[in-house]
Amino acid sequence: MHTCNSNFFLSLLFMTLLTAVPVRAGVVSGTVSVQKAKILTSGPKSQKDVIVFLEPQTAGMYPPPAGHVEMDQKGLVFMPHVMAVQKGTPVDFLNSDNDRHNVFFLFENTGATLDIGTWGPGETVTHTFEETGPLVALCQLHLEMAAHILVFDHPFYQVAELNAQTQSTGFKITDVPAGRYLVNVWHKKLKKKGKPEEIVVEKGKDVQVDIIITKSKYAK
Ligand SMILES: [Cu+2]
Repeated sequence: MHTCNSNFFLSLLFMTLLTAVPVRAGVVSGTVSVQKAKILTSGPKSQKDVIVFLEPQTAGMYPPPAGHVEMDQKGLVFMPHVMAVQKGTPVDFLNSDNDRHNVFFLFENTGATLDIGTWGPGETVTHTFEETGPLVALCQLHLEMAAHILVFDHPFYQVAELNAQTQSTGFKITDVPAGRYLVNVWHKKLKKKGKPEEIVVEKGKDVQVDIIITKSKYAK
């Protein structure tokens, strides 16, 4: 009798949990494929990273998630080489080399630069971006070092890696509130073919978008 009762209460609890979590959001998923170009997918000059992102067409406030993200400098290379981060999220810039490193930013939309300092092995400097847009992170001491950072004011983005053989990748952006969005993509060398896709996300639904990236001259 006792076991029977607790089973009953467990299933009651389960039912309550199921109904207490309404599905308010949808999913945007699909593919990114390279066309009329061939990208390097290995080595320090790798172009394997793409960032798929949405541009909300209705105003919304999306507080950054708790916690920090990290970018390391190791073997004279920024890791990761491509990063997407939400405005207001602290980024820890580590130094895992035996050399001193510097970090300065070049903001691509404005041409502005910001030097956050030079520091030694094992030290970390934290910076929080308060402006959106693409920027390049560079090191004054090692001119060959560079990383690309995109700062968004929402969490609807994903960094994905193009496959060497297929020259394509899949992506899936979840927990997207119902509404209108443009779907866009960033790549170091290639551009999205055609204008950003306009989509409508509905609760509980998956919107499928297949994106082509190509050389600028084919992108129009
Ligand atoms: Cu350096």
